[in-house]
Amino acid sequence: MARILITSAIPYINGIKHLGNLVGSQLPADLTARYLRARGHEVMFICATDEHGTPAELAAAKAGKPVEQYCAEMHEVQKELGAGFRLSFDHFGRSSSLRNRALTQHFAGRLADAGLIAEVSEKQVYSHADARFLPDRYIEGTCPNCGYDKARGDQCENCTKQLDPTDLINPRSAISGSTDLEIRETKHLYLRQSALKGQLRDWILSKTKPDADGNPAWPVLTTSIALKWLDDGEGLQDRGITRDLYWGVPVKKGTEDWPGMEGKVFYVWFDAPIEYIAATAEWADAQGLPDAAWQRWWRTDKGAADVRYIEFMGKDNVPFHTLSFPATILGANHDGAEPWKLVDYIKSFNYLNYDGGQFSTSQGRGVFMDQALSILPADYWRWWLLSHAPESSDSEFTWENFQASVNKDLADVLGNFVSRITKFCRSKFGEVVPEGGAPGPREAALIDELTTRIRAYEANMEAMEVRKAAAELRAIWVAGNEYLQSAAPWTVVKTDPEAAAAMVRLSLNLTRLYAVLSAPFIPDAAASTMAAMGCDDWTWPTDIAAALTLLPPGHAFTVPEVLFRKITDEERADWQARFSGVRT
Ligand code: B3M
Ligand code: ZN
Repeated sequence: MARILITSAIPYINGIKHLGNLVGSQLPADLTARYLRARGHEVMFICATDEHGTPAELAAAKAGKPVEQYCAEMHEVQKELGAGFRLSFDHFGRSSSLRNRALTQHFAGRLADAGLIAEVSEKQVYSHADARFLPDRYIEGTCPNCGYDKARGDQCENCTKQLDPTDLINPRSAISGSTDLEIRETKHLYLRQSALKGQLRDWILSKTKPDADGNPAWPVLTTSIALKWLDDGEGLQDRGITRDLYWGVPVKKGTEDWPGMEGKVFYVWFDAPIEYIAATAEWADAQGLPDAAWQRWWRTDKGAADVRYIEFMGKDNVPFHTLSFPATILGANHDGAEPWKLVDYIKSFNYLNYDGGQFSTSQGRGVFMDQALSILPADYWRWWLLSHAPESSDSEFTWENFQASVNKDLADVLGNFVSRITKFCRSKFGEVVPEGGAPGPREAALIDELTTRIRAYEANMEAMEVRKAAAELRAIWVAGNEYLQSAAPWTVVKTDPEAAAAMVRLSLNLTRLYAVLSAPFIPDAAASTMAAMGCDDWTWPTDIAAALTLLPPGHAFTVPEVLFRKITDEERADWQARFSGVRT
C-alpha cells in the first residue's frame, strides 16, 4: 500500500466549466483517485476553486454582486456540479481561504529570505477608457512569438508562450477594446525564477526518462512544453507576482507588512498552486484534525517522504506547474528548513474540440457541465469523455460519436450483458445464483482471457493511459458478451440444465466483477449493479477464477433497472441543434 496525493488543476471561479475543461483535469484525476483507492492505496484527492484576480472581479461586476458573494455562490455551484459528475474529492477548497492567504504570504516571505524576490519599479499598462490598470490577461494583441492576433497579456494560447503585456504587438484593452493605453510607473515584486533555471532544467530533464525507483518518464507533452519555454528565446523569465487589484491575497512578507506594497495583492497564478497545499489544510480543519494531518502529505520532513504526488492539468497550465510553482517550492527550502513536496508526475492533456471548432467559455460554445447533467446522467458523459480523452493529440466531441459510443459500449455491450443474464436466470432458475454443473474448457478460456485483459487494464490505469484503459475495459465487457453468445445457456438449458446453471453462475459473478472493474469510470452504474447483485464486496480481483466464484449458489440477487438507455436519433438531432449556438 502506498500513499498518493492527487491534485487537479483548480478551475477558475468565473463561470461553469465546459466538458473540455472537465476532461482535461478533474475527470481523469478522479478516475485515477478511484482506481488507486480501489487498489487499497491511501489517497488524498484535492481540488478547489481558483477565485482571485481580474476574471473574478470582472465576472462579479457583470453579475452585479460583491466579489466575495459572487465567489461564495459560484464555489457552491461548482462544488455541486463536481458532485453531480461524481468527482470524489477528499476536499474541494477555495483559494480565497484564510489557509491560502497565510500560506501564500508565508511562501512569499521564505522566497524573500532566499533572495528570490526582487522589488522592481515597473511600467504598467493603464487604460484611460476603463480608468484602471489592466491586468495581463485583459490586454490582447499580437503574439511576438507566433503572430497569433488574439494573444493575451499573460500567455499566448496558440503557442503557449508565457508573455508580459508589454511584449504584445498592437495591444488593446480586452474590456473596452480601447487602444488608448498608457504605460505608468508602479512598484511590483518579481519571482527570480531565472536564478533557479539550472536546477529546474536538471529536474525536468530527469523526468524525460524512467527514474531509479521505477517511476515512468513524464508524458512528452509535459516535458516538451516545459523545456520549450525554459530554453526558448531568452529562456525562463522572472515573473511579476503582484497586481494592483482589490481581490486577492494582500501582499505580506510572512505575517509582516511589506513596505511599498500597500494595496497590492499577489498575482492569482502565484497563490493558485499554493492552494493545493492550503486545500489540504482546509481538509484537515474540516475534519477537526491537527496540522500534522495535512503536513504528512506535503512536508517531506513530516511524513511526506513516501508520498507520490501526481498532478493533472490541461497543456496550457503546464508552464506554471513545471516552472513557476516548483520555483516557489524549491526556493522556499533555500536553507533546508522547509522541504515541501515537489510533484512526482504531471499528467497533461491536449484540448477537446467541439463539433468542428473549439469549446469556448468566453464565447459560450459547447456543452457545459450543468447542461450535460440536465440531459443525461454523469456516467454517460464520464464514459465518453474518458474513452476519448485528448492524450496523444487534440480530440473532438461530436454528437454522432457520442451517440454511437454510448449506444454501443454502454447499452449494447455492458448493459445488454447484465440485463440478459439476470433476466435469463430469473426466468429459468429464479432470482438466486443457481447450483450444479461445473465450468468446462469454454469457461477456462474466458477466465484466461479476462486474466490477461485485467492485468493489461491495471497496467494502463497505473500508467494513467486513460484511453488505453478504457479500451481494455471495453474489451473485458466484450469478452463476457461473446462468451454468453457462444455458450448460449438459453439453448443448453433445454438439454443440460446443470451445464446451463454453471454458465449462469459464472456470468452472474462476472456481472459483479464488472461492477468492481468499471467503478472508476462509471461509478453510479457500478453501484447499482453491485446492489442488484446483493453484494457489497468491492475487493479488487487478484485471482480471477476465485473472484468469479464469490457469489455462491443460493445467493439472492435482483434484476437491475436498465443500466444504460440508448440515445435516439431524434434526441441526438435535438441536442445538436440546442447546443450549436452560443450559450446565453
Ligand atoms: N485556474 C486555469 C484553469 O482553470 C487555472 C488553473 C490553476 S491550477 C493551480 O485552467
Ligand atoms: Zn504565440
